Amino acid sequence: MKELNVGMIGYGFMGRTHSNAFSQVNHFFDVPYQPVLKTLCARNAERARDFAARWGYERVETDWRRVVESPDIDLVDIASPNDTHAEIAIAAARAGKMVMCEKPLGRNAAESEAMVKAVESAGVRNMVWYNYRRVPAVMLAKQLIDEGRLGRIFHYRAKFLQDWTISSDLPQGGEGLWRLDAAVAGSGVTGDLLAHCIDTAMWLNGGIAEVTATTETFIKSRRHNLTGKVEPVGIDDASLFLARFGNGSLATFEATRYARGHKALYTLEINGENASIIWDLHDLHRLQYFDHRDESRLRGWRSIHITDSDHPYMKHWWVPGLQIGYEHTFIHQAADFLSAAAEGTNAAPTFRDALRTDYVTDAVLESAGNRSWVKVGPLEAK
Ligand code: SOE
Repeated sequence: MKELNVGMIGYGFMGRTHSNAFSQVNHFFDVPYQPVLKTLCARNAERARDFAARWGYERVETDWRRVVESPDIDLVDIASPNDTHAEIAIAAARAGKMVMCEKPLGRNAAESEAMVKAVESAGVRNMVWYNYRRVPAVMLAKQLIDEGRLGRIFHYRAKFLQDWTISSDLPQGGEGLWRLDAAVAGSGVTGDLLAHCIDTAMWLNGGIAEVTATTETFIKSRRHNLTGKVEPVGIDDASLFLARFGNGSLATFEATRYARGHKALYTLEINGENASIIWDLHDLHRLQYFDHRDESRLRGWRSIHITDSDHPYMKHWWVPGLQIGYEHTFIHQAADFLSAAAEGTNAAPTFRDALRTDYVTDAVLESAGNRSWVKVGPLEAK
């Protein structure tokens, strides 16, 4: 098995999910590469050393340029805040490294376009960590749709609800809270949460043609951790939009960090002419399926427990009946990336796929600003 030296940029929540994926992947999947946790790079040297020791990284850097320039690094994985993605990804691609990037790809489609250009002109393997595609139940939904079981799709409904920013005492900016700082994050829940819903939606149901949206910033100013001053809040706290897909189906999307009681409730529902599907992140190992073609006396919603070996990814895990969780989605993504890379191809979602999501999030923010329907940038089937 060929070793693949990983340079990880970032040690936050996502640095942990990605490091865990690379550490675990060979224990459960037969992939042609053995990822080696070579370098951990983050700004705070002491914390970077602690993180590296805990996860088994061989070296620590505080300047990402040294990782990108290291001849022995094969793959640069970007798990740092959104404002760093473009510069690091472009430099890594130019240095001939494989590049993986946490979502969203850029802070807006213009940044993402430059990133796509860089990886495509360098011809390097690339992928964006939209991990929810790799929940086995969501992958099963994809299989059922692709098999035509739902028939013509009429409706797509997605929500991503959280409640962690309701307090007006919560500051913005700095480590842990950069998601509240528009300059760093690019946007609020549109880029952070709706981006997940949009990525899954276009993968399952094709491109989104046009949107009309409304957003709100409930808390207008917060103390900034870096300046110590109370500053205006530039992010959207809640974002809702209606959409028309290229296939003619209609959709509603909602994301908020102000839904008291909901911590990370990502739900989706798809209604087709023959059948419907519901999935819920808080019950992620189940898929609800209703098929109108069932015998009418027995017709009803099936709650499928996705733990059998013929369910997507599940033969790699435990025995039937025993479920897996959130962290496994990242391990699946690492496995798919490494298998594809060994064959000289990309596993989805590529940077180009993620750019299509950024065209939609840009259109959502534009529509919320001018209160009109906005046509989405280049519409290509995913
Ligand atoms: C925000 O709280 C967040 O951590 C997102 O940034 C992730 O992408 C999402 O999966 C969970 O929520």
